[in-house]
Amino acid sequence: MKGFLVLVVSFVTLNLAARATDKPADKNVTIVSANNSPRLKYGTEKLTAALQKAGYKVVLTADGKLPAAGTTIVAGNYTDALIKKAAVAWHMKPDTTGKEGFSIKSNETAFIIAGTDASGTLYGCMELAEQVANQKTLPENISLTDKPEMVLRGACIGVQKPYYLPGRTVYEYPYTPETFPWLYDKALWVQYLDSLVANRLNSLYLWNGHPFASLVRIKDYPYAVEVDDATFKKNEELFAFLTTEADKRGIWVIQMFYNIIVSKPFAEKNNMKTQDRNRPIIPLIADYTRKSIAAFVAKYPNVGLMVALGEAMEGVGQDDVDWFCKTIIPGVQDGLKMLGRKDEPPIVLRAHDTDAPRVMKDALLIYKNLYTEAKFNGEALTTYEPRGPWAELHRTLSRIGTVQIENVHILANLEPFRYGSPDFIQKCVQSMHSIYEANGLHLYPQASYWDWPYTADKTQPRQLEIERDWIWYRTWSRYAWNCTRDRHQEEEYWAGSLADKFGCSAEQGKNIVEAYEQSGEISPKILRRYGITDGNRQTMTLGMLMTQLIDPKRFGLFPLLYNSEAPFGEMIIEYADKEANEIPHVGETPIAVADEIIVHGDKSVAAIEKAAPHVTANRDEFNRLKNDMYCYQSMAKFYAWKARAAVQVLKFKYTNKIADLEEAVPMLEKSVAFFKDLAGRTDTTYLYANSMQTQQRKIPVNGKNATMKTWVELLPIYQRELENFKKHIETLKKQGGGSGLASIKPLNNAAVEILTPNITRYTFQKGAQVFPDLSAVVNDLPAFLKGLQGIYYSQGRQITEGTSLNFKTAKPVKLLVAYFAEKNGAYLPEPTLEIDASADDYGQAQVKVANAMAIEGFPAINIHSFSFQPGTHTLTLGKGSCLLLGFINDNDPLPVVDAGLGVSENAGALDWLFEK
Ligand code: GTR
Repeated sequence: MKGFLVLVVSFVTLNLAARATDKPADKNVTIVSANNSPRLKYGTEKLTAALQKAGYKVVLTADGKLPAAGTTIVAGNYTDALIKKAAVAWHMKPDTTGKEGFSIKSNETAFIIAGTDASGTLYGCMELAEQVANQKTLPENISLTDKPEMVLRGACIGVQKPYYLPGRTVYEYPYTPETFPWLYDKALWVQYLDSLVANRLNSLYLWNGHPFASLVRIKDYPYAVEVDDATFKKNEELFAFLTTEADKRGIWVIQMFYNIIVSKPFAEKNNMKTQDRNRPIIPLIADYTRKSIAAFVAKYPNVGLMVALGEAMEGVGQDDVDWFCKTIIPGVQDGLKMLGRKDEPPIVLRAHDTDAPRVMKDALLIYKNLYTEAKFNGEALTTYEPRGPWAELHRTLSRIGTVQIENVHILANLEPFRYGSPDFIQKCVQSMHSIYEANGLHLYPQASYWDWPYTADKTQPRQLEIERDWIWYRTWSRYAWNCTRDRHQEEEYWAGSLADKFGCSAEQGKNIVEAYEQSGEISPKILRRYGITDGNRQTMTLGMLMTQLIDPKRFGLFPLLYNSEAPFGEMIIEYADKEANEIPHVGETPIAVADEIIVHGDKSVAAIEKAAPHVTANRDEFNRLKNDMYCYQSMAKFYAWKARAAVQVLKFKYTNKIADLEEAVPMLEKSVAFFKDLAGRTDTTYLYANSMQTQQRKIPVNGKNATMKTWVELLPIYQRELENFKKHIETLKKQGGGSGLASIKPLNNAAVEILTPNITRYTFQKGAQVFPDLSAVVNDLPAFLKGLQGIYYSQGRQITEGTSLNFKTAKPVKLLVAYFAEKNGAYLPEPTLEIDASADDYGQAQVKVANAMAIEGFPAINIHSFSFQPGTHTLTLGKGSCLLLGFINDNDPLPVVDAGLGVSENAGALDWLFEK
């Protein structure tokens, strides 16, 4: 059927060309609307504009009559009386199709556009308008039907910033013109919404932590509003405007929010934090949230809700079920009652940081119109062959029977370069259906999510993301509508689109497509074979340290990246191990990827250079695209040589031959040289690599306070790494070994007064018992940790209630907390930025000492540190056991090392070679 459709369309196209030249067409057209829906009005206006541009004189009416003379276009729903009348009068029966579908039929003088519903009619009008725009004339004898495959096709905008607002933390951004001038820019909204409908997208998500206090005033908590009166009014106007304009275009606006966040004035008045992952549900907050949601639903009945049951809610568990079923859904129901509505507006539940299947089970008992949403490839684009436990989760959600929406989330490995591989994206959408069994798309901006509406390009004025990344939106949307389009015809389609954009022939357009498709393989392959995480904790385009390649676990390796978001294959450490032990390799290997990305980089540059001399339109943008292809090429070579060097370095572990290390030196030198190229290419062209510029960014290095966000800033780090390596090879030659661990100075205890009653201390050393209620003792520890004053805390209490420590300090201090590195209900989970953006509020996210000690019967142990300013504090940790090793002065150096204890293999044994 689809193949047939394509044939019909091309047949019509051929005919048109003939008609355009052969005979002057009748240039008078009457468009008759069969109903007065705003969507139809929008659609007929677009059609009118296209016809006028093609030289037609157009009369637009809704008088219910079929004119006798000239060309007539009747547009409406199948069921409209006028459509039925036209069908009889003109002997043309519209074909029926599904939701949001349409049929277009014509004879010599008449056209019928009939939609299944208002959106279908709108899309029918848009389809005809596009054909007129492309062919500069009305098509002859058209007969086509079409409808979308995915039921929800949406884009999102973060009402968020690259930085935290003063006195606030992650996701807390009240809606104000000062923070978000673009939010109040109506012309920009119209441009954006027009681009969404042009792509047949039907949903728009606005993301924010706690939007309610910017949009509703609740009787019981009037003080919770966190914007001034004038802004509050502007926000009301904005939402009224946005929802009306969106609705005209068949777009449903959905407000996303995180839980449990309260407004700043609410928190201050009630003497609590705005968000706290370790806070249980308390009635006051539940009441406030329920009433906020009810007020929101009552005031903005056309805005949907999307719910993240996290990240400020305690882990995954009954709390989430309760919060969704006893606070959020009842809030929506209260709002509906206020409106006297009996229907259920849709609610989208995110699977992020919650056990969504479990929550859905209970929720469906009380509310039917639910959707689920989960991240397609985490916060990155890595593969169209997802598998493993993550794919299982998606299928489980799809099989609930509700619609599962695929979230192409923050593209942490694509920012900031241009990305638009039709081939890769088409395959991704196919896998959303075939592997995940999903039927919806929720698309993030390709780059600069946190910096909407701009891109990172250093241009004056700044580039709008929707304009620069048009191909990103168009590819995903086109395949969300229909993912089985024929590849060969797709190449023609994209070659044509790019030829139009850059004023060149379709032949040259093909070269540009080739550049996009070759470069489109590079970032996915790099991240899925060499990366630490799929999260925006890592900015891949800024490179990676050698220690991250040879000892990824030390940096909090996120296993889903390899077991689910990459084709079957090997990591660098596995590859090296197999080489040493002569075990055959399996699947995609890091060395094969190194070879492949070099070829992709070279091919993309060659293709773009072929097209370059023929470009006659949008030259500046073309040059930026061309520069991006060179950036991809340099980045690919940087990674390829570094991965090769890493494998070579790891050989030494097994051979102990210094010559093996020496062979890695020229490889690493090449890698640094390519990074220097990248720094040179981006210095004048990009403002930054990553749009989230807070301390949450950890890989390759910490990006706090908008630092370490350019390649020029990173270059010295990679140069130093190389120098260290050369220096340490010399040391090895002279001394024959030395891991540097022994040279670390012992840590000193800081004076802190513990206020929690009944707490006793112990000296941390070999043989020390670490829990008061368990006989486990320390079997091994590095010298520099010896003598710390540990804090006894009952393991039993930690498991059932969590840990809470109240203390007073006169100086800034760090508390060292040892985590058991294994997923197990008995252990406190390590801070995880992938699901908890507050996991670094005290600087605790990074592992400071990996494999820090050995305790019999326990897994590997990693030390993290929490920093505190002078004053009285209560540290609350979630449920599960951990060790409180004591306090040190905040300014005392705390090494970041892998001590290699308590694990069978010392993965970090070579890290020191690259560190000072
Ligand atoms: C976190 C990420 C945030 C946000 C969040 C989410 O891991 O750091 O930027 O994207 O996930 O999924 O809501």
